Amino acid sequence: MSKKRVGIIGAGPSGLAQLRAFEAAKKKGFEVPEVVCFEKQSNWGGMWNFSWRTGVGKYGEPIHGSMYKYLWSNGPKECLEFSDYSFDEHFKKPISSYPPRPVLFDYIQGRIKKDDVRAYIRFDTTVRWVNFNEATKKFEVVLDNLKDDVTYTEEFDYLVVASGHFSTPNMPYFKGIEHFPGQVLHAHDFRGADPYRDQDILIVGSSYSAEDIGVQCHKHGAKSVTLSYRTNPIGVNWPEGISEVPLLMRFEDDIAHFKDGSSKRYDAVILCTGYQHKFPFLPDELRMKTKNNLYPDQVYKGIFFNELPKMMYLGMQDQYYTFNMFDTQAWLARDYMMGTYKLPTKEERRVDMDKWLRANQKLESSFDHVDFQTDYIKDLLSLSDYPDFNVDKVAVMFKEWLKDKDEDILTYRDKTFQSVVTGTMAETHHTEWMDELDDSKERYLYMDESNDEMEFT
Ligand code: FAD
Ligand code: NA7
Repeated sequence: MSKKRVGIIGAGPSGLAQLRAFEAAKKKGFEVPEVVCFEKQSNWGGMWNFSWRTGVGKYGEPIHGSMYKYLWSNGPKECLEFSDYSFDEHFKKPISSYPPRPVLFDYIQGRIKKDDVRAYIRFDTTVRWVNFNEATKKFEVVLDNLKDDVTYTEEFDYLVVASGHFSTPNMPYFKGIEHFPGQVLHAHDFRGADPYRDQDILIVGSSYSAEDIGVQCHKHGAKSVTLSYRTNPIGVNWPEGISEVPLLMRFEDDIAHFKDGSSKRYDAVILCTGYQHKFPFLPDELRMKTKNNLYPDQVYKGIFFNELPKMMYLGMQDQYYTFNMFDTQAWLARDYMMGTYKLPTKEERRVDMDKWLRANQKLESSFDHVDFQTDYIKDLLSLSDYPDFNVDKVAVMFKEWLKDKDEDILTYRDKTFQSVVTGTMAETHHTEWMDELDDSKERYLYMDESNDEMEFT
């Protein structure tokens, strides 16, 4: 009998988790299906693979990346550590709790390079369309080889959608914005704060992107940063130079008017108004339709598309947990595809999903959100052999992180946490975050502590 075929869409952290999960089974002596991963970019890493480009890439595909320069982890690394590949194993020494993007990218790659999985990934290949053939019970996947400009179709028994959901901007309209004389962009196209030095910046939104881009612009020399919220303010202790106001109502040239009657002139507007779950390669009957939230409907255990569980989604939730959550999902998806995890009936799955959806609706505070996703991870951990880790302790760290941000948004990244995988206490970084303008891996890792000179090895 020919081997079952698994198609994975995307080689970001979620898709790579799926590849790793199969490799882990293979190493334990199990026979695994034939796995092919499709990645439209030329390299793996998803969001962590920084691109200077905006708009479209060299083959005319929409740019996936929303990542920007000077991005430092927005949560403690101890909350996302792979439990089968620790930071100690990768870096061979303790590092700080909030590394910059290149360092986290290095860590993600370290684990995957240990396995010989690059050969399973077809880079520069966009998944253009998917059809489920009811007669053959197979997915027919239409693929574009971007480099050679060739379109072809392949069949798969299972399909894993790991294409991310922080890539297609949600772009609301504000009256008069078409006459604003300065730059207007969405966070998706923000590539770093350098252009905004000495400028008055308006940021719309009150979630992670608004907070982080606002603070980065402040750190890198913006004259002032105003954050405008629709529902709730971020509400931390803002330093001088950053302020929060209610919703933007309209523009009059370069003057923005807000709901509380206040107004101010700006040089640039950055819309940090979130993203759409967008799957242009999926037909209606296979497509998840959701807003960004902790428990999207339609997927059992947050993974299996209830109408057709051979179709799986990874990483589609709003995220406190990231890399370790993708792993727990990928391990369970793998076990289902290898036949060692049996799904309950469609009706039983619906009952379970409804239970989680009801719980999700009752959440009020950020702490509730952390607890909810913690319970979700625990549930997944109980169903697969992904190496157990102390999720309750991770939840405590998330809560400390939230408190730290409340207390001082400019210094929370100087705090340190203890690994639940190795017990190692993080190092204090050699330079306070507010003074550290260089986010390169070289500077981060190889600073000689005895003097201020860089030590390149
Ligand atoms: P992605 O990383 O988005 O990867 C999806 C992959 O699918 C991409 O490589 C894409 O090219 C590919 N793809 C998409 N469509 C197709 C197609 N049709 N055909 C082929 N390939 C396709 N998380 C943290 O833990 N800490 C942080 O500090 C943090 N900061 C963030 C900052 C920003 C600006 C953003 C946007 C996100 C941040 N995140 C952070 C969350 C981040 O999304 C996750 O860490 C992680 O990258 C999600 O992994 P993923 O594989 O699910 O999706
Ligand atoms: P989020 O977390 O989905 O937040 C979106 C924000 O945008 C949120 O504050 C929304 O306010 C706001 N929003 C959405 N539509 C509007 C309109 N029309 N007007 C004003 N404000 C609006 O997205 P982020 O980009 O912050 O974070 C996504 C990921 O990127 C995350 O993982 C980070 O690590 C990086 P609301 O509260 O709904 O009123």
